[in-house]
Amino acid sequence: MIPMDRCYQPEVECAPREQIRAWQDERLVKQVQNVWDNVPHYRKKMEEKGLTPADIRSVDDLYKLPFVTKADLRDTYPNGMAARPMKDCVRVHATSGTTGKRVMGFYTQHDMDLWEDCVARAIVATGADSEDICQVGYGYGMFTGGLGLDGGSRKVGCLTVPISSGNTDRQITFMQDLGTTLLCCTPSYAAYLGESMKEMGLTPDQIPLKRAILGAEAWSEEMRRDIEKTLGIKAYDIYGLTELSGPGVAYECSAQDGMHINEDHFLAEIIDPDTGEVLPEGSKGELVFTSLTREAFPLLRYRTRDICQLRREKCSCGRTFLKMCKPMGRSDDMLIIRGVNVFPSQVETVLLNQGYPANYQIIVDRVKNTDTLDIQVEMTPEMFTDNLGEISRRQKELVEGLRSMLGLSAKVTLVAPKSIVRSEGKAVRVIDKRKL
Ligand code: DLL
Repeated sequence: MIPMDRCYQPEVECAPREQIRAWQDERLVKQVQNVWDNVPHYRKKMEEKGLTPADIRSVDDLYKLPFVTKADLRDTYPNGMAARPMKDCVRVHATSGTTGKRVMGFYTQHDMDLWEDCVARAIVATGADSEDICQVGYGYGMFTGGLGLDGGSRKVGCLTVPISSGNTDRQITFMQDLGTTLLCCTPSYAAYLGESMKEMGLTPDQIPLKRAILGAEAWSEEMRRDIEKTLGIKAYDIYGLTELSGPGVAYECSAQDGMHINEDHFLAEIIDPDTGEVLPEGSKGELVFTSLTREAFPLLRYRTRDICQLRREKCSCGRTFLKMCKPMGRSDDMLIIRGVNVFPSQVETVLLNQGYPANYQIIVDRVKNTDTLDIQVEMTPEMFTDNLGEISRRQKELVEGLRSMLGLSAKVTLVAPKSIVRSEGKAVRVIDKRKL
């Protein structure tokens, strides 16, 4: 098939399925041996299941292997799951650890190279090339977003602007002065940049931007439409996690309909988060990844906690890689409120459908043994009014919308534009005050 999209590595991204499967079989066998030889913690887990590397002969045997969870990473913190000595590594990244569960990932030069290739694939899939000027507004440092996109951008040959996150005025000035065409940052920050530009009186045609690569947090289709409209661009999703190198595990193509998983490097499964049972393709469940090619930090069957669905279908872009949908939330982000499962993404969908910006905060508390759900929602400047009747009508409308989406009653408070604190990185959407 002649690819419709330009690809960074077309021979891999559009490879026949049998070829992809052959790479996976071969790489899995090699990776299991690597882990057996070099990661005592995982070897012990295999031994406990009565397994040796000889039991894993192809992807069909994957299900036999034990899972790796955040608990394994915690127990072996910082580098007990590393399969190479630190002297052979050239880079370490880490999660922020704000929830007290910091995770570190290590890279050899070979790992860096493959990671940057994955990100380069994501950049080229948006239609960008070496003529593009790529402004990386993800945080640089221990977070994988900044340096990950930076590495991919340089591989593609873009002029890379390593501006990092924050300082909105400076972001806009650089964008205008350099003629930035590709923006990489979190979706919530892209929305904020759009809002700030509007306030400065800038219209989309006065900004050179053409496209954005947004990820690192959940964002809805409604939010995509908003960002595309305010910035006058096409916005593409990118997925990844620190444990598996960072951004670039999966990426969106011109179809903007699900993310292609870089299957030559990452093997995906969907499991039932409660039982660990592998679910049939197309089912909704927890996403599990096996890293096939990483040398220094090769996780086998890593439970991401992201709730997702996989789709195997012919894509109009010509790529043959399996697709994952937008993660629908994390199993550990899921709030249980009065016994009902609530994902922040459901709340967001209701707000955006009713014309509100994605600036909100969900505050959960427990009063007299009953959970309370309080949602603060920002009004747009156009909605802003001191007419209390109008505010009350709008609040009621939102309460109704939320009740039909969640099956739960919530208290909604409309607040003035810009009163909810903006984040330069991942947005803080939930404050759970319950002591559970
Ligand atoms: O967020 C890596 C990254 C950087 C991805 C830049 C994309 C762009 P962590 O900080 O380890 O790594 O967080 C990983 O973020 O398990 C998901 O829950 C969430 N996440 C990442 N990308 C997406 C996305 C980076 N596109 C965790 N949509 C993951 C929804 C995402 N959630």
